Amino acid sequence: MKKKVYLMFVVLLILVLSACGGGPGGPTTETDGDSDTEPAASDSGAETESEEMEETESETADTGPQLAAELSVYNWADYIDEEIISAYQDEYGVTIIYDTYASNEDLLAKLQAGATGYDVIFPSDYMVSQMIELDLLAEIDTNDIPNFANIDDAFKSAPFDPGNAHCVPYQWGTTGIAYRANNEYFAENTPDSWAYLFDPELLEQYAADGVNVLNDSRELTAAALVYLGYDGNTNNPDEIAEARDLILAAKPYWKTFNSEDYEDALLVPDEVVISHAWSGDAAGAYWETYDDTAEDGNWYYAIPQEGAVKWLDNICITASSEEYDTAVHFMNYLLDAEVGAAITNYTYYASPNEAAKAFIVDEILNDPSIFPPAEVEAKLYWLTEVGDAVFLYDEAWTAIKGQ
Ligand code: N2P
Repeated sequence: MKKKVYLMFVVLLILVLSACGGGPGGPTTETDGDSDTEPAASDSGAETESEEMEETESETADTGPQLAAELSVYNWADYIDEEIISAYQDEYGVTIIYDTYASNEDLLAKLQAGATGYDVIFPSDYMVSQMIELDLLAEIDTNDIPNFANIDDAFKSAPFDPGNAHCVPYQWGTTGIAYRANNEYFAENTPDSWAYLFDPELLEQYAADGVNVLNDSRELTAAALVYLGYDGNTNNPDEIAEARDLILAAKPYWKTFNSEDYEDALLVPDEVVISHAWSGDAAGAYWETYDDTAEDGNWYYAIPQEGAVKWLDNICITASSEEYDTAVHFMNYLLDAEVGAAITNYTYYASPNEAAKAFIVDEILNDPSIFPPAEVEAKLYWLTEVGDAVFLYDEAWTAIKGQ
């Protein structure tokens, strides 16, 4: 059911883009004023919109920035419908070299190892701060990204990047526990505590059916820390060591550390019964297993009572990029209302793009596991940069993955 609605949106998007010969924002955003800076009107018909965009395109076609032949984009695994990438390439003749990573730490390691090929990257909140300090991000001018006006003010100028001097928001979500609804044990016991991933006494009851945790150092350590009653961003060496030991004691019960393709490879095919999970992947598994007759999916999502991470991923340009004009052009495209909605309709993550909401399917907009209600929001916290304690987290992670 979900898939059909979603496909309709992709088809509509492709039709609109190919009909108007210029994507929203157009390649001319630097010089054009009014029409580009307005967030897309949510109530205008497709026809009117295409006409408007056509005009914009022809009026300013000669004055836009020269786009590069290639742009190298490095994103989280499974974080965009690749049709959107293809649509951009077809529309603007820019070849996108697309590659993916599993975690912020993998992205950082790649850049620190001297990789200079990447232009556009998608770090989370705390990693943006780390990267700014390490001079790994280029400064941007949001005036070069007219669709930045589409972003909800609540997501602008976050503490990790005041004034959006480096990045613009992409998607946001939470980190909780996905569990199989038709499992006898979970039908009786909602896994609303991190104990369900860390307490051997509980794990013994279902570990044989498969447990997955995210292959993500800060996420997994933060879950262990808050379960132990500590701050998920602690820089106290003893607390980090205690979290490491808790994880090492639970590790024999876990089947996999997977944050890249666990939705499709583990959740949907029932290879596990419970998983540390990001909200969109859990919602994706719900809709992938949705049964029209039962009017239900087989994967539910719980936010542990001890607290859970809320995160905001961002689109940024690497300091080493030589393609600023093309990079901001691509960022502007991703921030278009309809493109933003197509991203969320594919990933099931919440969108910080207010104008996109008019095009996001109702199942997603009304899903409290994606857009959490106030009582859930109250349990959420952000990961923040931990200063030199980052080395303690790295050491703990090496011990966790090494044993
Ligand atoms: C989706 C990646 C989610 C990013 N596969 C979590 N910050």
